[in-house]
Amino acid sequence: MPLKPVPYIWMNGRFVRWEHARIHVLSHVVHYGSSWFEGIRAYATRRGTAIFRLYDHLRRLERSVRMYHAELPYSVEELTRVCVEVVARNGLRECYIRPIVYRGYGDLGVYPLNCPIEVAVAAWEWGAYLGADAVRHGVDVGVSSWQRIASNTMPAMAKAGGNYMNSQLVRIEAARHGYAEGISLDVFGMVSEGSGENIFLVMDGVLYTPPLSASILPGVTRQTIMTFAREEGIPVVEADIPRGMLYAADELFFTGTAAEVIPIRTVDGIPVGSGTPGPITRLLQERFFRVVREGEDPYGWLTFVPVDASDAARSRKKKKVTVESSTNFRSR
Ligand code: PPE
Repeated sequence: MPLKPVPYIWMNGRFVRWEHARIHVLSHVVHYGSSWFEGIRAYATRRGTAIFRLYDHLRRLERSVRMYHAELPYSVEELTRVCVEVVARNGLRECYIRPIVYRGYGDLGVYPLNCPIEVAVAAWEWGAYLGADAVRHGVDVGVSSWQRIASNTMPAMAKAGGNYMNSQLVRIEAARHGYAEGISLDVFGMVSEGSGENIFLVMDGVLYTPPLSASILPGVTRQTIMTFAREEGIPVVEADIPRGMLYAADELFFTGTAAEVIPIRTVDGIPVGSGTPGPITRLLQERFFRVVREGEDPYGWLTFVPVDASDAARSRKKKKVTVESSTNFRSR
């Protein structure tokens, strides 16, 4: 999906024009994949534009950075305001928000701690991640020949740029085989996750998902779905899932910010259950969409954003933007 530019990207404490949000080719991140990021969605709910689980995403970002002996130069509270402002300033009613933290320009070589830590937050409109029909009809997937990174090679729990070299191989292989996505097994042969999604399966009314020890990213959507399932009285089990269970399952689905909640129709050519999305998948999808479409918010997961579509146009004319909160939290 080609990027659709919007007027502004926030970079190291200030808003810059989209086309000016550049880094030097000798930045550490370019050479060694030293970055950490988040993917967050803002939805045009019936109650207005709202960012879904912003706090949980930013907390995960903070933890990802920590795992690599680095420190986020802005607090979660500051970045919360930045994300809100990025959406508002660009007049985006519905979008994907990408905070990215990276080791910048200054020193080169594997030892990273002398490089500056830089932060940017961008947002753009991002449609269906796994195809337009995926939410309703499901996707065809295959088990990848690439295993998920082991937890003792690099922390799979961190949403780090470098981890996605592994994800890219999984995704390329899947595409070559005509699949929408690939499922990785961990180094012990147990089911791990998709290249950019967590995975769930239903067997005899029980909802199963791999545990953190299976090298998964602790997904915010995963946690959301587990919350809904418990509330619906569906038993939730986090346990090692042998590959065979993928083929025996009654229902199978992916969760992720970009993908949302996507039924899996076939695995390695074997239909999942009846071959059409099952009732528990449907129920959990519906619960998810009730929050992000209807704006139902029993858990305080929505951060509402005052978006005026004319803001973006006004910003272009360099007039004042009507968002509470300051722009420059820190000048560096
Ligand atoms: N596992 C991986 C490896 C992963 O990348 C994601 C999100 C998830 C699980 C689900 O996590 P969560 O979004 O918190 O529910 N993948 C992001 C990046 C996608 C991309 O192509 O870039 C996303 O969905 O935003």
